[in-house]
Amino acid sequence: MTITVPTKPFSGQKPGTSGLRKKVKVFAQANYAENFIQSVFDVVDRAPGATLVIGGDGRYHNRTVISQAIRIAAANGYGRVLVGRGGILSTPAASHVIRKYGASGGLVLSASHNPGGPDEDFGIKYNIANGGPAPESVTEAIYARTLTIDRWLTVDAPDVDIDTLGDTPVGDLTVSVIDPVADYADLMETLFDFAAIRAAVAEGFSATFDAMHAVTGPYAIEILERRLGFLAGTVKNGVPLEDFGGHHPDPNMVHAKVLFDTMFGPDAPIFGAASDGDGDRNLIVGRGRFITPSDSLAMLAANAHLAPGYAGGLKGIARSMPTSAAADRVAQALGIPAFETPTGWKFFGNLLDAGMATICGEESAGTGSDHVREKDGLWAVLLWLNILAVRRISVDALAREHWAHYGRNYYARHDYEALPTETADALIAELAASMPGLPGKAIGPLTVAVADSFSYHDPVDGSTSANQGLRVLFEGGSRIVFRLSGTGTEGATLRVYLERYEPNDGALDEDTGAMLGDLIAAAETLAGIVRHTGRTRPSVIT
Ligand code: VG1
Ligand code: CO
Repeated sequence: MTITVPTKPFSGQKPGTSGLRKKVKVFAQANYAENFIQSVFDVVDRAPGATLVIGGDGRYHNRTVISQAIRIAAANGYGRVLVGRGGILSTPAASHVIRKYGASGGLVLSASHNPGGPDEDFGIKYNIANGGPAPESVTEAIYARTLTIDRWLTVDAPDVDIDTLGDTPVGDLTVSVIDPVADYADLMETLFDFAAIRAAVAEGFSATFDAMHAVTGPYAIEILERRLGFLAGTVKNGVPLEDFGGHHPDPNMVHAKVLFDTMFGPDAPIFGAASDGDGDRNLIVGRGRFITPSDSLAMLAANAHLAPGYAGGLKGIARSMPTSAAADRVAQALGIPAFETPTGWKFFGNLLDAGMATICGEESAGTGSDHVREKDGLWAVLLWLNILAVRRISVDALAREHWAHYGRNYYARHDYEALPTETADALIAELAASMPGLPGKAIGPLTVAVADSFSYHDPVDGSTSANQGLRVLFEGGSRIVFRLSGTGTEGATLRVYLERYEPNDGALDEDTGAMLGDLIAAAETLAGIVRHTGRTRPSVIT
């Protein structure tokens, strides 16, 4: 009963930083999603009768692709598909389900922080048996297959009711619709001191969590309101919507403005947080104090031993290259290794599997640990809550204490979105060509120490990933990193990462923009952003 459908390759089905992301209209073309899914099944490791997890962030087109994927899986010899009820599984929950049920892998249907809806974005990512994003060797094999594919396989079967828990046969395959929240919430209870958080809540610890009408709503309501006792209504925008209510589900100062206004307003609760489309990012804002993701990584690492899951200490800390070096100082103080990887969670998988790192993070609001193989938004929120509940300290006080001990890495990222691809490529090419001549050069008050293109050598599998961003390091520890986004669907996005270190006896409570002024000017001198793009200011500052 297998049906073979002839097809032709599509160009451009190359997974980026985190899977294949395109407009819904691209994915909705006949054979487009089918070709990609079949290419995945053609190349990945799986035994006959293997289990596949399928989950998504609930965005527009999710259900259509789930139905397609179930039939293609049935025709390709999978034995079981686990799918979250309603087609919902947050990215970290999908990672956990893959690991817990011994699946050979999973399809994570999401374009994460990108907007959703008929005219917006969709995405498909493949995760391997360890629960993490497929490494480059696998994504390259998938891409190569998409260029030669000439057929995809399916079965003639009706759509499965994915809104009701239970098992349904599809050909020789069993589709099990599972509770998307329960397994994940149980895992969180094993890692964190829920009793301590509940006790603090009973004494008036207040919080607000913006789920941005994305996937974390049901998870946050179950964990924060039901299991931890935060007031009903603590979770805002808790119902996942196909278009995220028309907003970008990107937890930053622009798209989570309401949260920021609340946390800097007169009636701010003690703690504020948000997550993104697929639940793997986190934004942390205390009453009157925003914590940059790079600082959050460092502060969580420094205090993680207060949570039961990390009471035995950390084996190592890993961060993506553009993430500030704040976490490195904590690693040094703890006497554990610090790793610097390219952007994208897939590069942490080997370090986590090998037991070389316990906590990982990216400047893009991603933090996580070896409990799964994805970054995990609610995990970071719960670790913060656990630390604050045990220490009875405010976010602001904890941040000040941290800086007074380790010094402060002032940090910002400037994004120039939707640039013409040729413009962005020309800017990067010119900058790359200038790199050899930069060391020793003075730019305003700054002197270049090192300028290079970041190349990563994976210490576990020995692979090399080159051209992962242009770095200009200045004497004194400041730096600027330039790279192009690998998750956008419209033109190119230039990201400029700015970092300045102030030692613990320096100016620790200044305005970030003012502290980075010389670096912002240097970025313009180095890259000619206005000259190339005509843009006089970034689209988004985070
Ligand atoms: C961005 C971030 C990166 C993150 C990736 C996926 O990639 O910079 O740190 O891992 O998004 O996050 P890029 O290539 O656009 O800079 V998610 O939450 O969209 O899966
Ligand atoms: Co995400």
